[in-house]
Amino acid sequence: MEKFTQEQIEEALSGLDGWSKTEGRDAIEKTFTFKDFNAAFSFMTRAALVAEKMDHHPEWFNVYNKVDVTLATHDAGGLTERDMKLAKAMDGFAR
Ligand code: H2B
Repeated sequence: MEKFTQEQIEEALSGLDGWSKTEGRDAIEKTFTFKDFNAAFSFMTRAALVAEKMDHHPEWFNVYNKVDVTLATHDAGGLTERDMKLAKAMDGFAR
């Protein structure tokens, strides 16, 4: 899996909703906010199943109704199409 160039990262971000480049690292991040813990954890469950199927796993941190997500492709040492695919799937689950 090819690691994105800076230009590709910019372009990919413009096609995503609410994701931003992580400071000092080739990764993207977004904070998802839900009604309550139940909604947040439902989102995490759906995301986890897709992540496992993709063999592409998020870095995330949950407190009650918030989930901070960071995506990067560790094997490639940067961002790849896989991160974009998982980001889009997560956006779909958060709707
Ligand atoms: N998840 C993410 N985000 N990046 C990876 O490079 C990655 C992964 N690699 N999940 C997978 C697992 C790899 O380590 C296993 C062995 O397939």
